[in-house]
Amino acid sequence: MADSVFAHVVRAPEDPILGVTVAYNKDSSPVKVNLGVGAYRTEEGKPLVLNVVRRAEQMLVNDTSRVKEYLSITGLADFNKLSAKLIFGADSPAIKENRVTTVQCLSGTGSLRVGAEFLARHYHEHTIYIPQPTWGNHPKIFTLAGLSVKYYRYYDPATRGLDFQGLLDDLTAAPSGAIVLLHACAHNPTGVDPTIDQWEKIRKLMRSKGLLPFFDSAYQGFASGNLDADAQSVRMFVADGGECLAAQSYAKNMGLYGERVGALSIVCKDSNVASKVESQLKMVIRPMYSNPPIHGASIVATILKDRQMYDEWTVELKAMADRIISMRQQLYDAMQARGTPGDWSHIIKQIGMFTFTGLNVEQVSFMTREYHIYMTSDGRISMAGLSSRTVPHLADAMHAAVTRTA
Ligand code: KET
Repeated sequence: MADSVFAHVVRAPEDPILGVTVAYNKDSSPVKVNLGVGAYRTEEGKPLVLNVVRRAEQMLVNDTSRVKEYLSITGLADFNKLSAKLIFGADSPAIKENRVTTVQCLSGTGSLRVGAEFLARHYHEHTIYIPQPTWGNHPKIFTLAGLSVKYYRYYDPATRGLDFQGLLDDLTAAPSGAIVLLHACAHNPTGVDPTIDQWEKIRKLMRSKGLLPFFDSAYQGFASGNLDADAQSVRMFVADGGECLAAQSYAKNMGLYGERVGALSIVCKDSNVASKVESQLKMVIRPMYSNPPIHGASIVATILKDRQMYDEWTVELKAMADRIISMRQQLYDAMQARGTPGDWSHIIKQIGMFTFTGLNVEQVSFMTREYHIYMTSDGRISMAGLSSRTVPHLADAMHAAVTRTA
């Protein structure tokens, strides 16, 4: 038999985030904890399907008038309208003026990819500035879509806060018209967001230079527990009448991870431009995956269009956000109790699903080896994967990593 025609294929490394789960699954230790991927777990360490989601699914199953026909290329129309309202606000003038086009995409990742492919084909500037650091998939998505990726300063390890001056300097130096990727809230991995005042300064600078904002909104509702508060950054940029893109994910805030449900919106100057943009988004989507899946979007639309179900969702969402916040406090208290050297107040100051611990690669690999704690090598831990039961074990591991590694 001749050698495989693929014999030359080099084994690729595991994904830096999803690969953590692969390693975790192989570990037979009873004390192992997976704090890698940003996925919500209950106090019992179990994945959570929201009650309101179960209820919506039941309604969909019971509705025998529902069929499995293809959706249109742009997805479920109700879902798109409701998603735009969710992020831009129910009374958004941009929506009323019909200058927003929204297409259903494969969760946040697919929305970013479709948006990026559209920009690579139809926007004059191909450079996108992304924060340093950012979600590890961002540079790959944008590069493969045909954009050229550059970084702007974002996080200052010394203060464990925002490098606001660095950010302003780098955006000032960017070529006019460049695209800028902004995390709408709950910045991943740092948990550091600009204040409203800082957002306003970023907005002014970007508009004065004609920089194009591309929002990644993967955590609406997860930062503060309030959907409107977490969309404020986006709404500030829409309120000034300028254009922008927004990629939404329902993975975290509705717990629909594997359903792959999200939306891309492009806010345009007028309705005529918006409808032409939409026609070109269809040209991006059709040869990529033809049209999106029906189930997840139907769940979201069912919940968003019913006042009572919407309210029920916000209560469940707030409970998830609150549990994460309480994990922050418990971990911080546990570090204090152990007298671990260093200032750990960033654990309670950071926002969203993750704590960017400041632990280095060696310390992380020590914790995995000795304590079976699984997390990304940049020192990020998913607070949503913690519980009161596992906090002491994590604090022991962090204490040992800090005091026993160089
Ligand atoms: N944007 C950001 C900032 C983000 O953290 C994620 C997922 C996504 C988009 C895409 O999520 P989607 O499931 O496509 O809607 N982040 C977590 C999961 C992952 O890496 O895929 C994470 O950082 O753990």
